[in-house]
Amino acid sequence: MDGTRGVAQCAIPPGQSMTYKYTIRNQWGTYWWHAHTATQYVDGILGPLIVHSPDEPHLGEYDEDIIMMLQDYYHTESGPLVTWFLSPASKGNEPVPDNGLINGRNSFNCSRDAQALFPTGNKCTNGAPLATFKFKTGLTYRIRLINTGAFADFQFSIDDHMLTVIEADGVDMQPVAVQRLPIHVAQRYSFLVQANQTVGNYYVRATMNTNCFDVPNPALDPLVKAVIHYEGAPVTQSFNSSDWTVSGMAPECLDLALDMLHPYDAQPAPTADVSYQISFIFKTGSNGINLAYINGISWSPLMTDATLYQAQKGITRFDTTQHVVVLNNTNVVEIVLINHDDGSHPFHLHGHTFSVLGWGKGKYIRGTTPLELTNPLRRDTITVPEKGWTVVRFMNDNPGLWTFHCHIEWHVQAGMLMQFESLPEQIKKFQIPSEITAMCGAK
Ligand SMILES: [Cu+2]
Repeated sequence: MDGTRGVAQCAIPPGQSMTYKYTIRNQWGTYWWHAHTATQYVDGILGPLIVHSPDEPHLGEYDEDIIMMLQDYYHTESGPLVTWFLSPASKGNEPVPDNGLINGRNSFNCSRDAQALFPTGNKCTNGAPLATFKFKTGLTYRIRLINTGAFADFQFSIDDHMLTVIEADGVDMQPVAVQRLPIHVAQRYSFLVQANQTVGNYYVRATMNTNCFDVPNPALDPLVKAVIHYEGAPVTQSFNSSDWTVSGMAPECLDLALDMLHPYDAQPAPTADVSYQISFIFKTGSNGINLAYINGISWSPLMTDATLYQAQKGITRFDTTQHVVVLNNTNVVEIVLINHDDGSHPFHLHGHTFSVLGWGKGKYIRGTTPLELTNPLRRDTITVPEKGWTVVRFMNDNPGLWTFHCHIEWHVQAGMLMQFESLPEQIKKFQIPSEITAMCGAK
């Protein structure tokens, strides 16, 4: 019940519903749920999903939980945007957001809409209030930051407050303090923040890395704000808290340096039984449409079937466009991602966390480029640098059809997705409720 259209199920038909049931095993942390059909999540079908456990190592270190969902925001619905993106008119440039939101809020100067890349007829309200989070002096907060956006990565900070990172994508980390944290689409971080400053109001800042966009959008103010309000501070719209002056360790369009994040539960990198090189690139066809190719294949979803259902029936050869790599009894899988594109891409693997052995710009040379093997970062979404590489390994221990894709939604629509079929013999034993497979024929 992974929810991926054309992979783990068919889309839920209009007016129907589906209840997802699954078992949590030895897993906790910060996740999010979202529609995995077309670009629906960009229009708002998403939310946080937090798994708590008494076994969490950092449980005693904070007093309260705060969720912050951070996203880029378009003043035009995603349907027309993706139609434009996949037409010659875009010249392969992604739609650039008009604004950004924290927990669904930001303040926008509506006059900027006049300069937007995409004219919008939507209603705009000037000077809407910012999201406000309450602090009590002396308490420690665990902030769970989730990038639920379509395209933009952000640099995140809170004025005068350090962020002690303790979790990345559901994996507990050894604490590391930063002033600023980069976060790409679909990534999650938890960090501890101490309410140890003078009682007052402080800005939360998330700045979009506009250098990662192909073209500018004059309507966009890349700085997204929210407010930390200490109990006892005056309630006011205008206050002066200042941004960190040192830019810190956050490079643009890239993740936090690998040597900063070490899993709390230390595990050496598993030895790979098999290694796949996965190269990706954008190419413009003779029709002028720019598509994404992974090892030469541009994915598009099955509309009335799911590769999981095919696998369950014992089918072993899938349609080429589905780009399924079959993993029989392989134990540990290594993927060497090679990015031929001049933009960075946050790759996400369903059904697993992977170990990140290394990433960098330029060429990866097997056996020569150094990799982290002692206690590599583990997470489920990693940014592959522009014209660069990333090496990950995962355990093939979860039967199913699992997508591996760039989480920039425009890139998924352009075909930047592939699938791993884990443990086919076990999939054949799956009992799939008929009311769920019945959705495939429904209109
Ligand atoms: Cu991408």
